[in-house]
Amino acid sequence: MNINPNAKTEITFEDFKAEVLNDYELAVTSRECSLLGRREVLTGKAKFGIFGDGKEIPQIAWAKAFENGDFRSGYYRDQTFMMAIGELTIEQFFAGLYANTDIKEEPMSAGRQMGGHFATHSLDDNGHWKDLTQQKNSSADISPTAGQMPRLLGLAQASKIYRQVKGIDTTNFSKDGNEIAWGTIGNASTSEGLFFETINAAGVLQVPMVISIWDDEYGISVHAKHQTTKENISEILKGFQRNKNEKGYEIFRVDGWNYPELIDTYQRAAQISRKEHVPVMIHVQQLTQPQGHSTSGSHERYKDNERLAWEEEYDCNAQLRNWIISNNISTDDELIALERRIKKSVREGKKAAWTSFISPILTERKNAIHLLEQLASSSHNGVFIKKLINDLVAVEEPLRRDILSASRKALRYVVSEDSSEKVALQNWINNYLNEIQPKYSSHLHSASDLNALNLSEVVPTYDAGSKDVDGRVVLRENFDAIFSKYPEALIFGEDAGYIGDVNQGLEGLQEKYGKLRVSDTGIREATIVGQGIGMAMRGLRPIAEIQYLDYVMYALQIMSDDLATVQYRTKGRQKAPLIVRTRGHRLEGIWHSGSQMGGILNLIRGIHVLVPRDMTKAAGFYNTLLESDEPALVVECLNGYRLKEKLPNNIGEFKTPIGVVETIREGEDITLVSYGSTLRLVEQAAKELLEVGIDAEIIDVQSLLPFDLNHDILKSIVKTNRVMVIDEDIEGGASAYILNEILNTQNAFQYLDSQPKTLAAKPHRPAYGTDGDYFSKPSVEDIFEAIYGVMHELSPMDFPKLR
Ligand SMILES: Cc1ncc(C[n+]2csc(CCOP(=O)(O)OP(=O)(O)O)c2C)c(N)n1
Ligand SMILES: [Mg+2]
Repeated sequence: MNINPNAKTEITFEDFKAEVLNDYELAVTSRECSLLGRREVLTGKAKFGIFGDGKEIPQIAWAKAFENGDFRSGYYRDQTFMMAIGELTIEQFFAGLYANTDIKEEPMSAGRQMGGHFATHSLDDNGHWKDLTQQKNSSADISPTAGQMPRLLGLAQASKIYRQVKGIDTTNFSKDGNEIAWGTIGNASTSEGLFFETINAAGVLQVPMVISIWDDEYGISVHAKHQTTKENISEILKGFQRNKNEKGYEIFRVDGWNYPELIDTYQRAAQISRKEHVPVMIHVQQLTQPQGHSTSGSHERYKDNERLAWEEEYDCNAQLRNWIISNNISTDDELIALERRIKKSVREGKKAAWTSFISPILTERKNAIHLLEQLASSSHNGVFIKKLINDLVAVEEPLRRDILSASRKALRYVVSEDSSEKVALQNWINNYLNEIQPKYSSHLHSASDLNALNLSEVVPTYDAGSKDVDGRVVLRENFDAIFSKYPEALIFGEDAGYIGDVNQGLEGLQEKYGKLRVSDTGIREATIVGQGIGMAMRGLRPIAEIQYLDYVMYALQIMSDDLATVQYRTKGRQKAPLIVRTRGHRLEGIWHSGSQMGGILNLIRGIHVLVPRDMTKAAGFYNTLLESDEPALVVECLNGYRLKEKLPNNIGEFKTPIGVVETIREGEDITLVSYGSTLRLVEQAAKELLEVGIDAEIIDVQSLLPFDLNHDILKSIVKTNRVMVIDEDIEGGASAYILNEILNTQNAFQYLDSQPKTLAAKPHRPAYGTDGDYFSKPSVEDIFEAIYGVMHELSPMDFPKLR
């Protein structure tokens, strides 16, 4: 047994003892936090608790191998690790439990995530990169099990890019690609597809990723026999083990209570991964859950006495304690004294965290009560207001909800009274809401100066000699300009490398920029996006290509849960400015022509959703996005790559603005709102409508999220007094979203003389072939007749019934 915890340097026995005792102190401190944390939930001070008890010792071993610049992508059991790297104090642990909204007190998420979801700050207060090579980094956790895996792949791949691609400014991000991305996952969560997809991809890519599997045999109440073939994840993944001839993984197995072996294992894992850029898997077995899964239940319900007794004996902290005594590092009495001290300091830390959580709220309550009392004494309904005050005062641990609820209700009692006290309360409520609401709602998007909406349009320019080219050539020329302008930009996806994407928008670029910057990937959409998220979090500018819009579905969960929430869940302390490029809409058949835009729009708030009508617009969006620090999904028109467009002469420079619509045809009678491939049909219908005397105005939305920030659609409706939204999603999908924006955000209803309408596709998936398209999606005739129908309703004499 190697009992030297720090294999890299020679240390004295005294130093060694001190380090071991330090580790024990940390393990017990973390445990004490878990125990007290559970009590705080059960007594009602906190809502929910999920803790790292039973996983302390492997995390301490791991922390010893974790260096500045490294990244973690883990899950809710890792509190001990976070404490060990100096990124989580006792006070901060409890601040998380109480949901303190002050980022200084609760640096993980400013109270937005439940406790146990960890993050470090990659960005300063202005949203600009800090020097990530000088700190220990943790990407922000998410709750969906295995959701941390796709991002882990990208965090690891960034090291490979920084080591091998020349010309990138690595100052804040990497020292020769020596950083490891460390993942953690529970044994049961390895059943998820995302786990297997990531494991395979990391083996293919050969990236410095070390994944620890914390194996406690359970996933909540469900035993390993229902989770994992042979009940053993490292056993079934043996085929990934590298050998002399084939690249793969280095796989370790270690017992989670064996302190010296854990330290040794983590040192060896780090050595291999950091130097050789080889992925490593550490299966940490025989772990326990002393308090069961979470505060929502008790494990006595599903573990038998034998298992419970075993868990007590093999509790990793208890095992370390025994080991310390049997190796004469300390005595039982000394450890008892240490444990007492720890209990006290955790209690004190908890108290301090509670005080800092509750103090501002108590002050806010005091202010509200003062105003309410004044209102009560000046109002005819004073008795009722008094009751509200008494109830509010009686709340022992008030929340902001209690304060606002009482204050807002009080206004109802004085609705027909006029008094300065009423005005004072009204003002206070309005100011309070203005001040407090951002604590819960800010940073859905970047709040930095690099927010995409700060960038203005640069129009494409042409001269007499500008050539007509296929749309895909405009894109290719623009990507070429992007890769030469931004050494940190890279693109990857299925068929994106060697052949230059299925529509040749990247033709020849792999040859020019190398296999790491323009690359083919396996068929694995979720981890293509995850790769992008991880790399973007480390300062690169990835463009993740999903071959068709229909297959975004495979990546939608990770876009929704991870990418869309990065800024929000860290209150602007992390970012992932990833561009997801895809192509979609009208082609042929159920899975090559879908337009599930409504689903996408509803699921990825926090990501810009852009639907350029041609490749020049698309190229302009890429140029805008690369100057910003925000994530976006760009949907190119699948049937537009061979259509002719003029090649601008300011390629790489022109920018399509985000959140700005474009009027592509002016008219007087009705406003037609559409986007993407459907626009060409709408334009055709408008031409034909003119022949019967209907003059339609056409607006290209271009940017679904954000939507028409200047309210230009409203301006058009003020003129035409009629509106129809046309797209190829299903009814109730994106067209309903657009109509909601027009009616509820832009308040256009007051200018409408006809019923606002939507025209969308049939509710089934689009059938194959030209007729399949005609009978599934709005055709030119459908559009013509729908608009004609609106005019018929208005003036049946001028527009007699068609059929
Ligand atoms: C996708 C998803 N499904 C279900 C859950 C609910 N859930 C939370 S933790 C958990 C069990 C995870 O077990 P394991 O991976 O072994 O980790 P452990 O808690 O045992 O450390 C489940 C089912 C979730 N968070 N995400
Ligand atoms: Mg488990």
